[in-house]
This record gives sequence, C-alpha cells and structure tokens, in this order.
Amino acid sequence: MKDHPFSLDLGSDLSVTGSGPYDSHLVRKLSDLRGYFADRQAFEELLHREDPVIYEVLEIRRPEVSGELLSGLSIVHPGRVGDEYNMTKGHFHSVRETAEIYYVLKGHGLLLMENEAGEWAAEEVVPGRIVYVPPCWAHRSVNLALGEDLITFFVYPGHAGHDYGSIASSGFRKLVLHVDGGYKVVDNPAWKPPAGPG
Ligand code: S6P
Ligand code: ZN
Repeated sequence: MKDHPFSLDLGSDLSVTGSGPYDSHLVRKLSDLRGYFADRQAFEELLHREDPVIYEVLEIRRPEVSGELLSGLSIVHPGRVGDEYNMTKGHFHSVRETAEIYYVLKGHGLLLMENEAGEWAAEEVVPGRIVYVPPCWAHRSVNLALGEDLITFFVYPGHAGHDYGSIASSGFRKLVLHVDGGYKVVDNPAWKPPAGPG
C-alpha cells in the first residue's frame, strides 16, 4: 500500500498488462455475471462456447476508512450478451451517503444510474468527460463501442463499501440494448422492487 504522496501518469499507465502503479487487479468473467444479463439463453449459449473477460478493475489500495479516497481504473471490454452491451455488475455503496466521480479516459459508454426513490439517469460518455454519481445512486458502466475498451478512472470515499446484493436481486430498472445499429435504454421487464427490511 502506498503511504507517501504519489503520482501516476494515466496517459501511459492504461495498459492492464504493464506493471503500472496499481495494487490489485480484479477480473470479472462472463461466468461471474450469471443472472445479470437479461437474455438468459444468450448468456448460456455464449458461456458454453467461451468464458470471456467482461471487465477488469485495477485499484490503488488505501485504508477503507472515512478521510481516505479509493481510486483506480475500470476497464469494460467490448461485446454483447444477446442485444445487451457488456457492463459491470453495478452496485450501491453500502454507506449510501457516499458519492463517486468517474473520469473517462477511453472509449464510448454509458454510466447508468438509479436511486431507491425510482429516479434513473444514463450519462453518455467519451474521453474527457466526468460523471458525478451523487450519494444514494447505484451505478453501472456500459460499453457501447463494439470494438474498443471503455476505460474510466474512479474516485470514491474510503468508507463507502459495496452493496451488490440489492442490484443482484432486483436488477437495474433499465437495460441498455443494441437496436437498429444504435443503443436504446429500455425498461427492464424483470426488474422487481427491492425486498423491504425483515
Ligand atoms: C467502485 C467503483 C468502480 C467499480 C467498477 C466495477 O465503487 O464504482 O471501481 O467497482 O467499475 O463495477 P462493479 O459494479 O462490479 O463494482
Ligand atoms: Zn461505486
């Protein structure tokens, strides 16, 4: 873990294979994402043929306490499962009152967001754009470019934590599909309200 001031060069450290300044490297393959894509049949057919890496996360480790900032690179590889673009699992922060910033370095994508009051947002991004994810909004990165990685640099509070369970059981309210040569944000027919406490 880095505990002195440090700097890094995002311009030259984009390569996942290089040693880089990152402390951890998380790889999410298709088989890790069962239940996340809407077209279950397309998922199983693809998985039967291969188990591609869908996304990777490179993190700069710091203590997970308030006052710290956690940061790193999120890399969503291009591809689709059925008509649905490759995407991250998506999550709320366990401590709902924590925000996040994404700075887009490469590619073309959507930051899909929703909150528990039923609002949703889809910010289309290209390199140079920043997305501010407010406290209490779940967020997911979607790669819209079929031939290129979507690479973002993220920063969020050290004590935020991750709640994957809510999205794993309810899904996002919206799906991002490839339709007629472009993308379309549509209602998720399988979305269900989160189970209440108890
Ligand atoms: C963490 C931040 C990102 C995501 C990454 C992968 O709060 O939002 O680092 O972890 O984009 O997405 P996910 O939903 O699998 O964590
Ligand atoms: Zn987050």
